[in-house]
Amino acid sequence: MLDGDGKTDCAVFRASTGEWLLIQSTAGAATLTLGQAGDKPAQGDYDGDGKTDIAVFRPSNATWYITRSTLGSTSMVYGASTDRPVQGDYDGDGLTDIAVFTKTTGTWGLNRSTDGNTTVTLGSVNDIPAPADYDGDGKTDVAVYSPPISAAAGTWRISKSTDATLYTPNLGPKPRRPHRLRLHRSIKRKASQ
Ligand SMILES: [Ca+2]
Ligand SMILES: [Ca+2]
Ligand SMILES: [Ca+2]
Repeated sequence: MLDGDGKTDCAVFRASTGEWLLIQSTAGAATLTLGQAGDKPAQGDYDGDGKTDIAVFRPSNATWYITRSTLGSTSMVYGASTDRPVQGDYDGDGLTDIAVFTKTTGTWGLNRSTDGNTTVTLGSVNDIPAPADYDGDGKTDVAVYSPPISAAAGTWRISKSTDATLYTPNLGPKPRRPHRLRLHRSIKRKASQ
């Protein structure tokens, strides 16, 4: 919601030039420039005005560059060059918090806007960080997805902010055949009945 009208807007970050191509539901198309080659997009609502702010994490100097919609531009060093940005509202105050995931140690560094700095350990080197508010309490939950290895299914691990318990939803075994083939056989069975 770049324009804050409650509707999600389309946005593309072109890493080679640092250009943000936006299509806003109220204001139409626009191009903004923030970032340079190698930067990682890290948008969020850092000033809590309901409008998404464009932002990047620059690995080369571990610096966050944020263009806030109300409070203007700011930058902050947080994390390390090999970290991934995992910003979210971890303390639930309406302001996006700067955060990084260090995959080699599974460590999450959370620079929370109200509750201060903290670290959480969840995940390992092959995991994909997937923060979101899974338990619906308004606070982003630390979560990782482990991609499937051989015949095993991929697994999710979600640390719920409501009670700090670990939620590991079972999504079932990895299918041996593509779903498309299974659907095709089922349709053929019905057709022959
Ligand atoms: Ca904002
Ligand atoms: Ca926050
Ligand atoms: Ca939550």
